[in-house]
Amino acid sequence: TPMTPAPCDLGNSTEAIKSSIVNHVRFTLGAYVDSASPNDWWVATCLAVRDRVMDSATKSRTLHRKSGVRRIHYLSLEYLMGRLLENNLRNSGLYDSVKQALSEMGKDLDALLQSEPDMGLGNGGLGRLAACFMDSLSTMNLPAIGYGIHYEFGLFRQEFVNGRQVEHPDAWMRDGSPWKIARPSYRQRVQLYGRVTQRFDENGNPHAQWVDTKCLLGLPWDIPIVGYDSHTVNVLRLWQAQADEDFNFKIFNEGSYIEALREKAIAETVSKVLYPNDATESGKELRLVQQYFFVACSLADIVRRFKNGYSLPWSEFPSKAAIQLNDTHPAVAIPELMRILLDEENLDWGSAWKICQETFSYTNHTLLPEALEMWSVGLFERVLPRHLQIIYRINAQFLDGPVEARWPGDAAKKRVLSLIDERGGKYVRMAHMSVLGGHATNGVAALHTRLLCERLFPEFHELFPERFVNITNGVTFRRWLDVCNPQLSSLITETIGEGWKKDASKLRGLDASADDAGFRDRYRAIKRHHKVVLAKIIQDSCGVCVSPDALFDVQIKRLHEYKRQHLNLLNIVTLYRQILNNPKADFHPRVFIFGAKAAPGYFLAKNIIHAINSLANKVNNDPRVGDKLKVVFLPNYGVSLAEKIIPAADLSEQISTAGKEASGTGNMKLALNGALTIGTLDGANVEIAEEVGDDNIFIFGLTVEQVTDLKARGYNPWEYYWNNEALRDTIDWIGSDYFTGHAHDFKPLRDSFLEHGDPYLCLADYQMYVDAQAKVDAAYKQPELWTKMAVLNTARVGFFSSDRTIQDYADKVWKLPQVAVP
Ligand code: DL6
Repeated sequence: TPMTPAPCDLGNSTEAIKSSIVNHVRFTLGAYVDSASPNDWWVATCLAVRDRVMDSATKSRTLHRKSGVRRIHYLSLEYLMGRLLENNLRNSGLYDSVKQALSEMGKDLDALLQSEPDMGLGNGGLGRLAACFMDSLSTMNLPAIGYGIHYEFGLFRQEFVNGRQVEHPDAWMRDGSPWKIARPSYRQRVQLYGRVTQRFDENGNPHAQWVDTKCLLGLPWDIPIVGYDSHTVNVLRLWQAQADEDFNFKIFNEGSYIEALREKAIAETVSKVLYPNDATESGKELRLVQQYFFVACSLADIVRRFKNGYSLPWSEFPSKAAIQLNDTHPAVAIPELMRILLDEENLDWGSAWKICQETFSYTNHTLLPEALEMWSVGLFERVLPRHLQIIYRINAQFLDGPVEARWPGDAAKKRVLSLIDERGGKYVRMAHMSVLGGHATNGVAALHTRLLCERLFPEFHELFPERFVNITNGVTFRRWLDVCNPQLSSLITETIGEGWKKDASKLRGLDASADDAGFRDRYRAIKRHHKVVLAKIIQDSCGVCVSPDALFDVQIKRLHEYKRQHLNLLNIVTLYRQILNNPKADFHPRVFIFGAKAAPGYFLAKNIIHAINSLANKVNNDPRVGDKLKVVFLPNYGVSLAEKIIPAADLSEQISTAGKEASGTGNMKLALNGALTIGTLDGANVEIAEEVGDDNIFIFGLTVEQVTDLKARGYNPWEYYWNNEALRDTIDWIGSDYFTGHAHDFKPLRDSFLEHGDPYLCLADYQMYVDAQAKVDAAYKQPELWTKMAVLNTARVGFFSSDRTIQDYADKVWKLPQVAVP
């Protein structure tokens, strides 16, 4: 074999890092060191880091292949990654040497870190969860590949114009991205549309054949995922849609150059933009095409690896590949794997179905009926005719088999359980297919899983109780503590050692420090430091001056009625009235901080944003209020902004209507950073309360059962309106012209409370919420007590580490071994 020259010095010394960065400035970017732009330095630094992790990525892949272990393939339409450089530096242990190397060259690492655009390829909780999971999988040495779409435009950039949301495209990689690597040799070809005919195999057996299709190409881009203190580097593989060259070439040869390019542009729209709704998006053809495109590319990739890697019968496929469906968005993977096995690999139906069920598992993230994906049969048939045939057969076997056996002759049960909803038009129920086509279905918090079993899928649960598992969500403590709050991270490490970064249950060791006045002082000083930083951000982006000594009350999440930003608004308006009526009231100054994007077509959500901004404008400029109350809505909420807000928060608003929030993960990040929760018994709040203890959280509001009872009795918001003077005054004020000069501006909001039945029960919970807020005020006035409670929150939320969540998936669902990369 020819001699392989040694690679250049990829060591971690300052000198080696300096020379890597300078080499990239000169030879990759073609710039002079003296005149390179800040962006050049950022790119060169990222590439120097990437050079140091790529070898581990190759080693990890090779080891996983050679050892023949099962891998988890995580299929998600969204990954809300945020910035990568700082996370990669901290996880790989390169932070100090890179900072030093840059500083010796006169460059400031912190400035470079802030210049990185967010990789915002997700809407909210579901996409951020996928990003946390990728971090944990690498950290825990689990063999994994994340699959998704290489969107050219991520979630829109939000701006406020006269208090109203305006959306702009997010061209996050207009200048390329140093983290992604094209893998043209693994390009895939995807069919769409067309019709189904028959072919006969060599034994004369008939098989379906999908013909006259349109084709797309999928180009994979790999992003290395660096774990904390581990040599495993898994990849996130994102597919970019391209036109099929053959197809273009034909039109081109027919003399239609412009037409050929038009086709190319149409093909490329498939991965152009992320759909900006976090709950409802079904019905749109492009969305179905996006889903199928990335699923087909990913499955072809997985099948290629299986066929090239091992000479094993198909029955062994599940022993090598587990596939997790992140919600129903990738659920078309079930009929797609069936199609591959039946039509391309000539397996019989029973064997193919068994393989599918052993391979797939499904996570449900929502109980909201409007978020349960359904595709019209007509659309499905046009885009994926063969898949519809397969779905019909799965359905027939299910209804004639297990359903008929359990409920003989019961047509009503069949209607409820069918994969096809026929209550008005015909729709494919993707959630039913996901439960049926896999071996496990999980909810994302204990309460949510219970409601899945009792309310969403009771019949499925009765038929297959062993399939339903709870896996409570978690967040990565590296990004959400170590990276965003290095000061607290150091204090914790100094107090209990470094072990918590890989075993979050060790945070319990801090419990005792809650009673240590010296520790509390330092903890409080760190919180204040972050509040000063956030106050500057607020000043810069909202033009409002806030005091870091005020209570920072934070609600950051997507704007949705069920999350009830408008309940928060009712309380603020009530406080505003109280302050005007009683200027001497003993009320600790408070800053209400919002961050939220509304889906562009969600009219009421946008009205709520406008109302909060208009309220802010009045309150912040009212001399009668002074510093007692400030309201700010930070524009363009996303991962990077969250990293600034969360360490600075005192109070975490988790006030959804009970039964509506599947889990929440912001609640975990905020509690970890010492914000106390004011919340309903919903989602993971229930488990947070169990962990931190009732004395260290402010729980209020109707429970799930009380909500159900109230609705069953007939909820009438007018009763609350007429029986509560403060509430009535508050709503009347919102409905007046006081805030904008136009009484009709917030009519939609007012009507939602009263005329439209207040579907999320804000009025029913209003008084309990106001009372709980008064308790918050009283507690905050006792700084030692408050800090003690905050420390106990940090100490007791170790359960919500995504490492624990991933270990649960690995043990209960994927049966996945750890494989340490040397
Ligand atoms: O599981 C992650 C996250 C949960 O924490 C939130 O409670 C839930 O609302 C969110 N769901 C979505 C969109 N759902 N769908 N489909 O982001 O998932």
